[in-house]
Amino acid sequence: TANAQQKYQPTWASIDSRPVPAWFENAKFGIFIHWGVYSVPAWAPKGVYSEWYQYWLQNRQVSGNNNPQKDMVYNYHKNRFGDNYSYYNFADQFKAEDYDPAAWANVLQKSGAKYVVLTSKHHDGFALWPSKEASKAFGRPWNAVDAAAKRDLLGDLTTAVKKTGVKMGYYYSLYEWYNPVYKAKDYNKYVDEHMFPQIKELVNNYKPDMIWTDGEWEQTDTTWKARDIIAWMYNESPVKDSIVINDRWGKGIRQKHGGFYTTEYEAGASFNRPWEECRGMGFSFGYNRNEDIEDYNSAQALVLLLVDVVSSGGNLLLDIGPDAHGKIPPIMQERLLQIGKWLSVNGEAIYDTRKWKQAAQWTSGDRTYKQKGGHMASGEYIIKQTIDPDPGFAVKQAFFTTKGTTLYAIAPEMPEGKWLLRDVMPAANTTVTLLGSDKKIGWKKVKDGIELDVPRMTAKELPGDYAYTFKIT
Ligand code: FUL
Repeated sequence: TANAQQKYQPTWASIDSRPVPAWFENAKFGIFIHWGVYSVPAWAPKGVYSEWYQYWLQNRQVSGNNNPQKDMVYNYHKNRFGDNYSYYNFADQFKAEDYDPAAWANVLQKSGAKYVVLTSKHHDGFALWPSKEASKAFGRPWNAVDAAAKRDLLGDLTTAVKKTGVKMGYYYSLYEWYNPVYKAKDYNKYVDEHMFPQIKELVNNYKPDMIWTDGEWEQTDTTWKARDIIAWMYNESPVKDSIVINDRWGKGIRQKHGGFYTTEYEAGASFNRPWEECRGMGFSFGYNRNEDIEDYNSAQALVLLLVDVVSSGGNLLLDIGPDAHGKIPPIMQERLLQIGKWLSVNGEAIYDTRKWKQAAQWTSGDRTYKQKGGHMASGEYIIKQTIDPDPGFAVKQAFFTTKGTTLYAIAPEMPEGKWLLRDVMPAANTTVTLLGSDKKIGWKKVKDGIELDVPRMTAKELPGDYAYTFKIT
């Protein structure tokens, strides 16, 4: 009935009252994919997002603005492609000729991720699905079917990923840097004739599990008509009961309204609402061929990042940047498989868990995981891939997650001998096991908590790499 359709009003109070569908908070781990025309030059200075290539380039080409760091993109471009070579020409080389969506889906599933979020359209406006609006707006073939790839890249990945049981979502930038209607500040027309129809088309045709908007900061939620769009998704769309959305719906809305909250390279986050930290395996989201091996996080760093975020109640959306040929760079494939292998042993301490009364047990010791502002997500620890002896820093010795009456204590290094977990109060019938191992773990109740007795293990006896999970139940 018409009434039932109007379950949610286009107000934040009403929208915020809809619970984030449970699968999201249980999933814990997703893979972000930034792929588009920017994957052709695939270049940025270290510490800069490569998917912003057009912006840094045109910023200089058009406005003459020179920001020394961002200027490096312009200089690189000039040397490699020539001063007058337009970003739009890159669409001719975005061919994805080696694209094998089933192979992608396979490695994505093996990573242990429960959902994938693909850039349907980034700030450059190029659409990975056959969006007529995109080509019309830019007056050139500006979607993956009209342009050189000649293929519905988004649709084909969606089919392949859904077959594996992994959920599929789309990143969608509300903002487009150089859309002529947007540039002319005709926001009504832009939203009514371009943006909202594109979102409707994505949702109606591909029935995603998630819409992950971005670029919201440029306008208010009123200008974007964000509440109307969300109300449409929640009341009328074919995925009205299952769709998950984020919080990037207008200036000042992030971490306040919408679906789950998002953080991006944000240390120490924790909310009383489902939330998700996104970041790259290196720094850039789009593939950046300028990043070297030392710029990539080690498998251990990534596993600990996941554990760290989950222990604070969040999800990790870890980004990969495929190349313009349609290949996921092998370093990224390797990291995905390494994380997946760890999750195959330790996943029960991750999936479906909730944060415990405290996220971690801190100590100070001589082998430290450097902390900057709380999360391991930032700082040298991740970048350098090393465990530096540095007594000056506090460290997280154990990360906690919980499920029912079970507590999981995840240790970045295998403790040996007596190990006190403070504030953990065992019962007479408590059992302690080590996931992936049949070694007996002794325990006794002490004044401050539980003291585990961990037998010395040879390298061969360790249950895998990176971090070890004690299950206290
Ligand atoms: C940001 C964007 O500007 C970045 O390019 C990237 O897509 C990131 C996930 O969101 O706000």
